[in-house]
Amino acid sequence: MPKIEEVKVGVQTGKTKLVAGLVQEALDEGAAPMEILQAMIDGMDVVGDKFSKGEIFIPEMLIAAKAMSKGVDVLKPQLTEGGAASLGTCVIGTVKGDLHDIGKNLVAMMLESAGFNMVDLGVDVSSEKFLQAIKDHDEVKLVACSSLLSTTMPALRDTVDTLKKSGLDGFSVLVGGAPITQEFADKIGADAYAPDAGSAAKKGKALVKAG
Ligand code: B1M
Repeated sequence: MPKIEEVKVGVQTGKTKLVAGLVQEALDEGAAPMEILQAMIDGMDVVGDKFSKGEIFIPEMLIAAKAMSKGVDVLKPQLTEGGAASLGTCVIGTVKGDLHDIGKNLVAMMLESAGFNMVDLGVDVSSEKFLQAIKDHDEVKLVACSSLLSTTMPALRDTVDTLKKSGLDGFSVLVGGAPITQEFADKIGADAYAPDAGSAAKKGKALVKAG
C-alpha cells in the first residue's frame, strides 16, 4: 500500500500511535504536505460516512480525530512558513454548541503562517466571548469563526450579528466550516467566507490589506 494511503487508513481506523510516524515516512518518501493533509481529511470523510450509516460511534470518531491531530502536528512545520510580516491579531474559535476543532485548528495554523498573531478561543465559544476577546486584545483585525454542524449555523449567525452590532470596529469577520456556503455567509453579513484553511489564510490577508 502506498504510504499516503496508509496515512489515510491510519486516521480512518484511529491508529493514534502510528499516524505521526506514517506521516513522517510519507514526507521522507517525497509526498507533498498538502497531499498528506488531504489524505487525512479524506480519512475523516470516511469516518463521517461510517458514522452516518451507524457503522461506528462517537468514540471511534474521537479516536480518529486524535489520530489526525497527531499527523497534523508532524505536518505543521511543513505547512507553515513563519517570519511573515505581522498583520495584527486574529481571534478564532468554533461557535457555541460546536465541539469540532480540527478544521478550526488548521485554519488557525494557516492564518498564523500568513502573519497573524493568533488568539485561539477553542470550541463552544459564545458570541459574548468573541466580543470580550476583541476588547481584551490589541489590534484585532480579523475574527475567524468556524461552524461544523448544520445545527450550529444559527450560532454562527448570532455571533456575526453580535459582532456587527457591537459598535466595535477595525476588524473583519471571516466564516467557514463544512455546512457553510458563500450564500449563507452573505446572508448573515459576514465579510468573507472560505471553504478551506488555505483559502481562509488568503481571504484573511486580503481583508486586512484592503483595510
Ligand atoms: Co462530528 N459530525 N459530531 N464529531 N464529525 C461531523 C461534522 C458529521 C458531518 C459526521 C456525519 O454525520 N457524517 C456530522 C454533522 C452533520 C451535520 O451537521 N449535518 C457530525 C455530527 C452529527 C456530530 C454529533 C452531533 C454526533 C452526535 O453526538 N450524535 C456530535 C456533535 C458534538 C458537538 O459538536 N456538539 C459530533 C461529535 C464529534 C466528535 C467530538 C466525536 C469528533 C470531533 C473531535 C474534534 O474535532 N476534536 C467528530 C468528528 C471527528 C467528525 C468528523 C468525522 C470529522 C470532522 C473533521 O475533523 N474533519 C465529521 C465528518 C467529516 O468531516 N467528514 C463529523 C476534518 C476537518 C479538516 O474538516 O472540520 O470540515 P472540517 O474543516 C475544513 C473546512 O470545513 C474548513 O477548513 C477545513 C479544511 O481545510 N473550515 C473553515 C473549517 N473551519 C473554517 C473556518 C474558516 C474557513 C474554513 O474561516 C473562519
